[in-house]
Amino acid sequence: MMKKTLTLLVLLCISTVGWAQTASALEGYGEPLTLEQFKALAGTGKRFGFVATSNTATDTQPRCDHWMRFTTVHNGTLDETALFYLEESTTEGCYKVKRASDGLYVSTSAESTSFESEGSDFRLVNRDPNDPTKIVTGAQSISFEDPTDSTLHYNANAVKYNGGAGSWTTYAIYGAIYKVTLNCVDTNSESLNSQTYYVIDGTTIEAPTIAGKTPQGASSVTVNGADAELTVVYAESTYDYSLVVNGVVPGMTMTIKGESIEEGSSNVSCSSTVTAEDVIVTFPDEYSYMTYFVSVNNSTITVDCYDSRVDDIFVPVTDAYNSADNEPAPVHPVPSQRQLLWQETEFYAFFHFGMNTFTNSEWGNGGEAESQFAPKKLPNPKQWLTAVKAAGMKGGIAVVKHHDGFCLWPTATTTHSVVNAGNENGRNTNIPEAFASAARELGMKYGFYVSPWDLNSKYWGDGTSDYVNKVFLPQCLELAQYGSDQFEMWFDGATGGDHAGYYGGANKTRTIPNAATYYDIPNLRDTVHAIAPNCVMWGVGDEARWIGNEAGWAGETNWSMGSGESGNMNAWKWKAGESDAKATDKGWFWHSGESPKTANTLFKIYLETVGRNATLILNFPPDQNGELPSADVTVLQQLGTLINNRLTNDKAKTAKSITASTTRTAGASRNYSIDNVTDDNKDTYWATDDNTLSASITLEWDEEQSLYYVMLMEYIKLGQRVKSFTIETSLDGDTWTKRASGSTTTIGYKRIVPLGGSTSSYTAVKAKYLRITINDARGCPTLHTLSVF
Ligand code: FUL
Repeated sequence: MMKKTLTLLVLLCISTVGWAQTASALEGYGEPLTLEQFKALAGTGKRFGFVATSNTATDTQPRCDHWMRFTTVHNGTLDETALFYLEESTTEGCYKVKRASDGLYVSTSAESTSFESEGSDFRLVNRDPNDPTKIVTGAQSISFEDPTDSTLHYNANAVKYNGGAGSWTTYAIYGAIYKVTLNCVDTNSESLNSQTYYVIDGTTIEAPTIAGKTPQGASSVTVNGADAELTVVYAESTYDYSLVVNGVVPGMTMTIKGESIEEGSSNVSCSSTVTAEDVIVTFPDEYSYMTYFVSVNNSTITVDCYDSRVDDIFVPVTDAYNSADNEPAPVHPVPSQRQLLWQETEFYAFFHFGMNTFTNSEWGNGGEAESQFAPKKLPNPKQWLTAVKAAGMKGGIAVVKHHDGFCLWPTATTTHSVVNAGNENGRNTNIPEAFASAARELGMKYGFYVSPWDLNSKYWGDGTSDYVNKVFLPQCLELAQYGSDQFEMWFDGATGGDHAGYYGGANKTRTIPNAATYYDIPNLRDTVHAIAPNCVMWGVGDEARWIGNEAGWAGETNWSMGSGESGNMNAWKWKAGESDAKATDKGWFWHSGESPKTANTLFKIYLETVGRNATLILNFPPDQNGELPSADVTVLQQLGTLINNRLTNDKAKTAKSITASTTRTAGASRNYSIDNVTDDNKDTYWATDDNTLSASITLEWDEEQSLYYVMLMEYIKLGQRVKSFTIETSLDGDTWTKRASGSTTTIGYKRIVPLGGSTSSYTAVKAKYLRITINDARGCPTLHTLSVF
């Protein structure tokens, strides 16, 4: 059956259900807020904003394919419609804006602000409207015009940009709740900016004239709610500091070269050279989550404070600044914490069970009588999960509603559910509840497959938003409430436009124009995340991608960005691949007379998915007893034994030596030693210095070894980097033989390379030495694990 991959059109249609849920459940860490919440937070030091990334030197637009959002002020006070979402734009850059509070407003482009490039970096530039050749210095602002009222302008102010690594640039635009700007002006310098016009909240202000003093222009303009102010520095015969502190974190202190700086102080003595290290900011304990960074640029010292708990939508801009630990800058895009946790699940099961199990079909049409669902025993998810655990799986996803719309839990959204099943076992079935509780008991991860396409619902594809508001979003919410610890929700892309459905008795073919818009995906995603924060929304949810086939293989080249079997190194978004494959020979659902594939075949699938930077979701269909058939249970045990025998005895740990041709300079409390790749600690890693994109690692054993596989894992928290590598073996340390067809491409989260060159055979290579050479990478390579089996 064709799977349709859905593209995400980022569009916001706040549904009552989703919005209320989102707004009330969150505190503002990258999630929408109500105006009241915003006002409350405005005094506490939270940061608001969005991050946009760009990956080519000529692309001066912020990223459009993220659901970006920021909070804004209007004329110095919080506007009643202060919540905005930047939506994807096709023709006018990214400056389309929607007003969350009252639906859908789309603005024109930003007024006097644009993204401009400087070498390979970009920044948000605010130009003097009276003289566009002049850039307004100090804090920058971005303005949006309300199309319904041209007198309204909205500003989100302050921008920092950094170089990132490789060709990527990260922008962070802040609401600037806390911003400290300190200008140190050398009034004797001829090179000072002589501009005297500033813009505050859309109004041009001329610097005041003071007799005998010349405005020097190295000033700060800070638009920040009620704190909007202008500071101009005048000529003096000494260096001057003038300090503007807005909305300072209560109790925060700042020193420069040991000298304490008071809020609002001026004429602070200073020496001619101040570096970022000279500026120390401290926060009281209750604000220990606040982080700051200092940048010194000519005569301006800028201290930005932000809430370090923000780590998802907001990428901390400090990432690419010098760290005491000398950590490499991330190569964007990078996975969110939620995506990282999901990737670590690696290998998990799919359980297709439902109406089709009893009708011998793969796709029902939605008109099946509920009474046909009549399991011979009470379905037993604990038996399913116990069986797959034996194969080394870390979790499972249960289908709780397939395209036929029959719900395997007592839902309030439709009568087409277990509530009206044909027998007692059916009526007592509640798969999400039993599955979640079994998973917790077994220490496994769990999630649900809920089909967006619903052939039973009279609302589906009826040209209104009723299906989403009355059925789909509420169903997802009901499911989310079966456990906040879900790791994945599976949204299939099939919409079967060519497939006649029941649709409440309409019995016809229906289609929808755009799945992401129709299902209100951004809102759905936020709604589910509010309840289940680590739940990755697969497929149409846009946080993990379909690998492009249902045959159980990923490309040998497999980037965690882009689409399909190989991904795309240059794609903007982190969307790692998941491979969904059938372990049995008939279908996704159970059919009489079916058999499982052999353990060897499943092991090959494992190598070609988990071993190629994808996750593997392997389907085992429960039968009409609500159990996995015994043949499946047996093969799962055999598979577990194979994986255990072949991939657990790590010979990298028994090597006489492991050496790297080059290693990154250690930082204050972190080193990048090659020993980190064998220490079983996923948080330590080997890396090279910046700009060193190739390196080799050599292992030597006392005795000749029989080697089968090399396993490599990049430290993907900092992005997927390696573009190509070579594996060689040697018996004497002089003559080397290339293995695995000579050259290999990506690594990513995990790569398992069979030294014999084939995933189908278990062939040993004799060696006393093994050398892995990274030939090229998108930034300095990082590896946290190297194993040899
Ligand atoms: C497909 C569906 O149409 C199949 O029925 C199955 O659920 C599979 C995993 O995804 O797109």
